[in-house]
Amino acid sequence: MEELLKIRNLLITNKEVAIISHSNPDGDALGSQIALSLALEKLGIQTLLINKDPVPPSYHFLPNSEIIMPLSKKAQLPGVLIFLDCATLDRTGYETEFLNKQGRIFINIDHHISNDKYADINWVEEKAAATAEMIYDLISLLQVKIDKDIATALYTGISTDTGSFLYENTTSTTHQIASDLINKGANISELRINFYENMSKGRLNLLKKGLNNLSFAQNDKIGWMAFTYSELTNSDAVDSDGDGLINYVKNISEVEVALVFREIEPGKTKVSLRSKSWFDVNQLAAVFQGGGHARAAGCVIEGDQQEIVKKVISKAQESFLQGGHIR
Ligand SMILES: [Mn+2]
Repeated sequence: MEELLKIRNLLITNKEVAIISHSNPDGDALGSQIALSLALEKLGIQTLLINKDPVPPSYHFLPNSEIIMPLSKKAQLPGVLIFLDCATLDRTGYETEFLNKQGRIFINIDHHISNDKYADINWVEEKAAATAEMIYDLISLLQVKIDKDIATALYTGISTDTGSFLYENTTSTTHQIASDLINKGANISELRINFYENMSKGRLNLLKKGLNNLSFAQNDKIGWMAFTYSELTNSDAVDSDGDGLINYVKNISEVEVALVFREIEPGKTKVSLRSKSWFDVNQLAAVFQGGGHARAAGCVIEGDQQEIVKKVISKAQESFLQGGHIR
């Protein structure tokens, strides 16, 4: 909490900050970024919103989503950079660009257990269901009134990171915050229609392919889908269309560990990992230099995809025999 106070004190003495989130931004990244920006602007603090990848169409309903831009050589970065929902600097997709700080102050606000505390001020709450929950606390401390737009952005972050308030990270605090956000006008219908009832044809094509090549191991306790680069590029799908497909695997009754392998560039595979009730996927991802949470994690591995699948699945099986913890 001391970190939270430090952040407040630093923010109120600054006239301009940049707010940066992770590559392939999700609802928590975008909701947190937009809510914090709207709140700081109310205090007269200018905000520059930076993300490497574009806002997925399903989040275009979020207020101000159109002002989020990739880092440009021309734009002058302010003296304070706030990183949201990024466990490592690398998650921004801009590690090398940010390595040279040139006297800037870095603030890290995140809820990933794998956070490596890369900033000058590191406020990391592993128990928070979403970074948006932490931003709610920060905005309250800044005594900014939460309006309809801020409420919708925060609610989106919390709802998407908790699988609509169903995942294990959901707490009574999560519901209390959500309740307050609804009272303040959070637009749940817009979120439902744009995010939950908005499947693109590209995503449907990917889902069909994924269901066709579903594989299992360990008495069906491990389930996975794998997509090659050509499958991903020949299905009219955009990057974000692959997000969430993993739930189709995790929802199978026998499955404890679900994985999706996506070859995002030739020779480079992104692995998403989820578990249902006890398996620690953060530790499994860490074996391959990734991380996240116990129930949701990810990593990126280079090499032949079939080899990668073999390696990760065999590590997962090994870990099953050790009770889900890898040493
Ligand atoms: Mn998050």
